[in-house]
Amino acid sequence: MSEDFFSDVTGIIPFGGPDASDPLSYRVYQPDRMVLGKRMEDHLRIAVCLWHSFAWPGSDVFGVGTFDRPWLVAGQDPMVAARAKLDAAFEFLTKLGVPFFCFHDVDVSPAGATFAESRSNLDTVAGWIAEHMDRTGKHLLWGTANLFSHPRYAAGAATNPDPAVFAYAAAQVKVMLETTQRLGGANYTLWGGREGYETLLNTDLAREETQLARFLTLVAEHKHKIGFKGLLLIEPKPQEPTKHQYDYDAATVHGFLVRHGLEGEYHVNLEVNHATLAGHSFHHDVAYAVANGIFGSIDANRGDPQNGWDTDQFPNSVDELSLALYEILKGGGFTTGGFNFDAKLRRQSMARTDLFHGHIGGIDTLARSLLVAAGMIEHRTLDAPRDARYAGWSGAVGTSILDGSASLESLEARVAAGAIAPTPVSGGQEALENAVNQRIWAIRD
Ligand code: XUL
Ligand code: CO
Repeated sequence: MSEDFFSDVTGIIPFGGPDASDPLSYRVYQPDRMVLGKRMEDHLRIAVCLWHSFAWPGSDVFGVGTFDRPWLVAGQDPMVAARAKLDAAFEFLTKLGVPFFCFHDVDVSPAGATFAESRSNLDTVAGWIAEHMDRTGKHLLWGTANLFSHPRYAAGAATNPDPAVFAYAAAQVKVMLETTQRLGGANYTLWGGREGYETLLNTDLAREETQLARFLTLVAEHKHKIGFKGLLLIEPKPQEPTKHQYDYDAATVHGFLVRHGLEGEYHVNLEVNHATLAGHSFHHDVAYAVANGIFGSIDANRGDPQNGWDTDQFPNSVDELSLALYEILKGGGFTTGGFNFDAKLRRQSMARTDLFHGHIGGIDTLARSLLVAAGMIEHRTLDAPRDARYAGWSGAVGTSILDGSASLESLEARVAAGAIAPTPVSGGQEALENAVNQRIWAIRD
């Protein structure tokens, strides 16, 4: 294997500590550091995504690719280029020192002239991936099928008005789910990129919901049939590419699962910039998913507060991610999920080494957020005031309401007799914000 795509980095990115002067070192991330009794690496379960980082040339709607990526240069034999791309990706994973990666079928495998030819290419490439995994000890966090780029999916995959497109998408997911299983993937993700509508003028909402439910039921059935052990994950996003996407946010996905008897079959893969596009804080979507038992995994990135689209920048806000990590830790941490960097470099960050800078910054941000979240748990920063706030529900009135023994009549009688007389209590928001900041500022190493 060639080892020279990232010659600026000679070994594994080292831990240099908070005052490190070498930008190619971690200031915070130490895989073996124990946090709340567990290694940092096992808490964070970090993954690199192959689409933005290895399959995208830095193009945008106004211009062609700008990135220095020899494996993407046009005119090469597609299978030779695919092999070089994997060599580069596994060299990068090894040097970055993280355990996982994620990919779509089309990120790694060239399309053939027919479905059978594409399937055979993927089969060959999966063999190469397996060899790299054996050699490097890296793992697949999740696989997914790209059901949004090809023109056949312009009007959706499962929600397409043409059942032939549904069938084609089903075939593609079957192959990719089996490929994910073959590679020991920890999860399988479905992002409904074009499962939505551009205009209601030509859209039958009820029919498309039924189609989507059928599709997800077939995928869950096949998972059980082949004995795939990982979680099936749905990735919510409110819009882009379509004007409106059905998997709008965690709460919408949850309602859909409950309506169609799919609760328990699917969890969510939450992406920071998707939650913010839906008008939520990322904290909100994570807290919702944990509270409703559908939390699965995370696509780590950040949006730009001045732009209204999915900028997918590398995360750099400890303030934002500490609260998300707090909810994750409170919920028991990841099981099979992890933090996948669904993040892309800016188009002017053309050098291959920029891939290291983006990931190092994102990983350190997560590591520091983990330390803050652990501090909040150890100090009961939010637990203690929250417990106090709801304490009344353990008392006589609260218990009688929750256990069903109180009725409107009995409550009215007690209120009218003056036995129940509520007094407003401060929510203490500013004090809590200060307490959270205290934990953020308390982390010094
Ligand atoms: C798109 C997005 C996808 C999914 C996988 O916004 O996040 O890359 O993560 O299909
Ligand atoms: Co994503």
